Amino acid sequence: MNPATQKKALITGITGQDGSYLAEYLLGLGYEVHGLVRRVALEQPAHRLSRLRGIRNQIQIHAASLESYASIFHVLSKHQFDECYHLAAQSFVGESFIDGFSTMTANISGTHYVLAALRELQPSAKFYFAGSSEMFGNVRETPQRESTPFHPRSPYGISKVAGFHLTTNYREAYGMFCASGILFNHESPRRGFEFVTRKITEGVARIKAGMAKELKLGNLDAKRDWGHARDYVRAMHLILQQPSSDDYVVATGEAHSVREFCQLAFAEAGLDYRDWVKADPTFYRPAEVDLLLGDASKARSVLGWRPTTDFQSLVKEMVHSDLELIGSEGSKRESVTA
Ligand code: G4F
Repeated sequence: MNPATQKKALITGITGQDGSYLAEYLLGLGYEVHGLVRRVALEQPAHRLSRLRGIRNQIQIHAASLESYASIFHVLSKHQFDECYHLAAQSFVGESFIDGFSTMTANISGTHYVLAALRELQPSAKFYFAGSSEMFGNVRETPQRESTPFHPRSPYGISKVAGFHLTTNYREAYGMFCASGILFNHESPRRGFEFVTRKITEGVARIKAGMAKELKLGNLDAKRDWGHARDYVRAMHLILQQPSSDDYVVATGEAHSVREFCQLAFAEAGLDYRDWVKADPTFYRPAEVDLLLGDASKARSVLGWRPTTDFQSLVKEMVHSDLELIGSEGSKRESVTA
């Protein structure tokens, strides 16, 4: 790759599900990929950088924290980037009800710090904000599209609405290329154990291996539009390749309930979910988002983006990955109670 023409990308949240898929995707396109990682993660690389295992030697990692403007400013003062994908966040909705203050600080101030440092040091870099379908919350219409009003139902959702508006404001006020993807739920075998899909697939694997006798879940009737994270990082990249910055809903256009996810996941391992899943009010949220279903027509027509993995294949991939993992790891890890 010619260093003069090679594009450079910075990914905040590179150690997460989306960050790791995006890094792999950009490397495949010939990018020089850099990531911001909290110092605490660098001290526990085997655990915290595990998703980057296969590409660790091909990416450049910089220590920085979303809580520190100075640390972000420092990295941006040393390296010039063509594109900045801001994925880092406290992304677990349930946790945001427990500690709304931390969620707000990380997600709102963190986004503001990245935008402000970019404006100061490299205003021509293209900025991607990880918006969320949680911004629609108590939905005003179904399916949800770019024009659907926001009505967030959690501190997490509120923080994402603020980040979305900050991104738009930097676009309008300073003429920077600042775009948001409004991504609906996207999952994979790399999903964190606190999210319901991974909690279910790991639960299936533990039950199958005789390591657990039940799986406790909250609201089985909530419906989500679940896609594969690998597909969604392609959309992030496409959003920054457009001639001007804009916002896009990224979704499959199909909604399924948590119950349906359970049904398929347990069946994949030859089990009936009704024998194993127990309702536990601990996992109910103070304010629930009952249904999210996205209309990605704009992403389809403008970006040429389409998902390639359907719901059934996603569930299957996640279950088989966890069956394999639990089989090889045995009882090393404690059961997760997210
Ligand atoms: O998997 P979840 O925790 O994801 P949620 O809240 O939809 O948020 C995810 O998607 C958003 C995009 O829309 C992202 F912005 C966000 O960062 C995150 O990635 O919960 C999904 C549904 C909820 O309705 C929840 O109440 O599953 C329900 N649920 C039922 N039992 C449970 C459980 N969720 C979790 N985490 N754990 C349970 O035991």
